[in-house]
Amino acid sequence: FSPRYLKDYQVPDYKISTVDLTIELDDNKTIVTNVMNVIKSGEHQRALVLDGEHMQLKSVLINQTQIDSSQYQLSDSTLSITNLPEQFTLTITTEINPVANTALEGLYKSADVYCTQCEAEGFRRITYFLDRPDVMAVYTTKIIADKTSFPFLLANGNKVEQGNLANNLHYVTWHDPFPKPCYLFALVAGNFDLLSDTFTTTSGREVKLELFVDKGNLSRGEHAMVSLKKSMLWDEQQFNLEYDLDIYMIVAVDFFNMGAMENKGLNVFNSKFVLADDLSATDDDFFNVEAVIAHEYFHNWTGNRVTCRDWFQLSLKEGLTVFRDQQFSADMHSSTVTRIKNVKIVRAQQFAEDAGPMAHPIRPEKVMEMNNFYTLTVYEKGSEVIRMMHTILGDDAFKAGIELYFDRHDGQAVTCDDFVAAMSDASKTDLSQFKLWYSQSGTPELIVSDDYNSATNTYQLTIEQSYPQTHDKQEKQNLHIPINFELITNDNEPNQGGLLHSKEKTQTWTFDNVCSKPLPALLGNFSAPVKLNYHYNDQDLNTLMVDASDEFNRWDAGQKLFAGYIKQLVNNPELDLPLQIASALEQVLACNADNAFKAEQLILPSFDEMAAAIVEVNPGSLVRAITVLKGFIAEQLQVQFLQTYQSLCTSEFAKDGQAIGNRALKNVCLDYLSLLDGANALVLNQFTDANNMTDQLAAIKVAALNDLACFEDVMTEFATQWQGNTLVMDKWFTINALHNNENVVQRITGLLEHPEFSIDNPNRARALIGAFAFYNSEYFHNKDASGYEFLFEQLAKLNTINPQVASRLITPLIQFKSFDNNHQQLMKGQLQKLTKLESLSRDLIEKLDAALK
Ligand code: B3K
Ligand code: ZN
Repeated sequence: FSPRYLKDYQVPDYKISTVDLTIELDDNKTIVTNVMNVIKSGEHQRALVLDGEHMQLKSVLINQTQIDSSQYQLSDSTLSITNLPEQFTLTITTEINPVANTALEGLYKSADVYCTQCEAEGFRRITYFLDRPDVMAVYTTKIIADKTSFPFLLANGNKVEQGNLANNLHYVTWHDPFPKPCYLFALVAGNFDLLSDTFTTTSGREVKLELFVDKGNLSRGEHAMVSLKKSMLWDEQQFNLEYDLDIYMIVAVDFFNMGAMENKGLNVFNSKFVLADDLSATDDDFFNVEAVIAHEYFHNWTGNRVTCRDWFQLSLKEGLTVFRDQQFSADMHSSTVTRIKNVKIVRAQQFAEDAGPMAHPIRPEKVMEMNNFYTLTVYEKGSEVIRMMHTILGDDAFKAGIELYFDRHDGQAVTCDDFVAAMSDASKTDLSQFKLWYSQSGTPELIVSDDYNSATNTYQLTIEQSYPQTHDKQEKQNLHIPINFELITNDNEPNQGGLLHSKEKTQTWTFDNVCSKPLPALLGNFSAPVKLNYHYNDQDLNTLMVDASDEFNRWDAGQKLFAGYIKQLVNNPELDLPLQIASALEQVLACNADNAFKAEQLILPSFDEMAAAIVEVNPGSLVRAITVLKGFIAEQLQVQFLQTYQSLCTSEFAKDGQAIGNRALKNVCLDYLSLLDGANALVLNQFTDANNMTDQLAAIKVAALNDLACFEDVMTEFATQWQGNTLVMDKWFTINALHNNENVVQRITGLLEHPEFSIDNPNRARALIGAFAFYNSEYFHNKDASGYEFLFEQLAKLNTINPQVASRLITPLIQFKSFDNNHQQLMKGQLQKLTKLESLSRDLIEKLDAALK
């Protein structure tokens, strides 16, 4: 397997203008007939080299005449044909085996449903094709299957024909008038319950909305449908973007490698991001369903109408669409709390990725397996880069830029440079230095110092950009970094504030008329994805927590306060903690902010976030440091936590923002109280009384994290209550994996044999194996290496079953550099063992090479 490079991009030698597919579905022998109109690009004699994998070639016809194997060349991954005319009809017939397809790429069977996943390069498992996003064609798809088992036959576009055939077969033909790359092709066949609705667009067109779910699940699809309509309206109101086809379909399936897929007019979703009802879904689940529905819908413009020229440009559609879905969520809910949730992911996970062996720019330059680049960097940091443009240009100019981007590029496959050019032209802003964010990896650090002169009332702020060496050994240049700032003073003058543009290695700003020494509040709303280094003392942080006008900064000051003590506790667990910490939080509890925000202010930084901020940490010491701080806060504020907790226990269930915020705060209180005497009774009580999944899950989670006496009982009861409900049982498997007990590896090893466990199902594998490796920090990093060994064994199996899932779950092992040398050696030992596996997938090879080089 060799890597591909962005710099080697060349336009395709051939164009394919139309694709006519006939797909005769069968479990093991599905026959695909693909009739293409092919046109040579320019004059040349080069061969047509089509991609194709994991299928059997049956026949090749050129202009309806069969050619024999002397006229083409077949390899494991290509079909090459030479001596071709300027334009011709190419007919290729292949046979594929959907049931054997456990990689869940191309055409596969999920339970009783046939479905497809083509992004990034899965279409080549369905038929021979130029499987690259800059080849755009108009598709017509005829599906043939048994009428009883598969009453619904779906593909992209509009339904144009249907009918019955002999042997109880039927067919449906779909036509998608919008030229598209093959990664947006989709087909689904199955027996579903159908939730139907309509949406009238701003120009008055009625669009049919259809949501397909497993039989018996209709009511659990309603939230997704409401979310879809909200998304459609929001995109019209915010960006003037209207839906284009007459029908929009969403299908929920149980076997899916990621969250969902934006196939034109026919989204395929992991059922986790569709199905939700009051009893079985948490408040977070409801939030996530809405966000993913929105994300895929927004792709119809940012991704489908304008797509990527090549896969290195992935952030063109993903970064932009994540930014759009984050803005949507912020508009639908509390914007600060939404922003905090986004930032936590960037800091805890994206920063770690950028500091690890797979560090890459948001526009990668070198790729071996494209599926490895659907990363936090491309998505989340990509979204931060778009957000910085929004901050620099302002909302109006940003929207003008988006409009120009569509004017110029609708119907095209383009690059990140094209996007930035539209932004720059529409706003008449020079973004040439800013563009370095697309090519530079690593998390910048801002080193800030200041000086106040009381004689002249001037204040100087100096910011230096600093760059860590990244694994790709890239030379770093200074970036254009937008920094929201506010100078907090305790005189009666209004605070100065605004936006600083850091562009040089070191830059100093001077502020006049500053009547007393100010405290700088920097990076308001997290205006750039960077680390900030300024020596705030506890008093400063207390001030920021109360006086910063930016709510994000108020939250962040608390996080900095906690982080400082966690760092000290890592080296000195006996450290005397000051009562100030507790009094700061007492103020938080007592003030009249909204409860969702308060809950965020009370949550300590996570293990991952701290690990990303400390050099070569001992994982056990870090876990204990966090626990000590948490225990201290719990003891100091026991009375307040209990009072707040009790005041928020209600027997009525509601789902409005306030009720959600109340539950969040209540469960944060429970989390603290669960460290104290009396925890068992409290938790058991909440479990028994719970009338919703948020409360029920919170109870079993703290029972697991504190290994409470009630743990086994509540887990058994939960499993009895929810057996057969796949999505809820995923939660149950996860809680098992989080058990804070030295026998946890034995427990989860046993669960691999549980009748409801199946490693073939990605949600299940992630729920049990993933949750353990990502979130049971104590026992995953156990010094006897049993946690690492467990992950090794599962990865060895997943490598052949489903390389994409394996490649996700290897993440905690390849990020060994954050930990002390002993742990590094143990982790590397497992990686070495993986390299010796037979038939190692390209996905794992790429990551192992990077980690061990
Ligand atoms: N575009 C898909 C992700 C495809 C991942 C392929 N391994 C979902 C999304 O980002 O909307
Ligand atoms: Zn996306």
